[in-house]
Amino acid sequence: MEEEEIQAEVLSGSAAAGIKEGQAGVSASGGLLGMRFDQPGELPFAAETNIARAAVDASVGTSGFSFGAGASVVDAALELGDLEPDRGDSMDTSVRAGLGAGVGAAVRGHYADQDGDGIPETGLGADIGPVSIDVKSEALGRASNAITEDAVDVGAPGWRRWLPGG
Ligand SMILES: [Ca+2]
Ligand SMILES: [Ca+2]
Repeated sequence: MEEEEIQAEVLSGSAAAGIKEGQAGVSASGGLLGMRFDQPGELPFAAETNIARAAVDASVGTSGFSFGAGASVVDAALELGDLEPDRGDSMDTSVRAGLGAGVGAAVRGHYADQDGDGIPETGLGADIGPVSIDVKSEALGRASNAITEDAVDVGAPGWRRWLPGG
């Protein structure tokens, strides 16, 4: 995404059950009005707001998990950081924080390699009453990849002894 973008949805609704893209579960959501603004560039951010929204979700699969239910009269959220992971050196960290007038509780786990650089973006999110927060980053994936590579490096001399000329 290169240009700023505004999306708006009026009277939206969706419901799904089954297995799709490695995720199994059920979900349903509906809203009177939803808007989202995306600003790419040096300091990318996204802002979204919803009026009269309700959602229920239970899913688990290869890209994480999500369990929760909630309804709000009005809510708004701001997302900052590397909203679209890329193959550069950055940790691709993003934070989303929201506030709403409503009820609900949810927990989410993210696991994906959206940019395909071999480093998974992992994260956690939760909705607790009026507050919603999500954090996503390649930091954990980079750490675990480094540990795995170190283990291979440490193990390698041992293996090489058994090879011809080792
Ligand atoms: Ca990346
Ligand atoms: Ca990645």
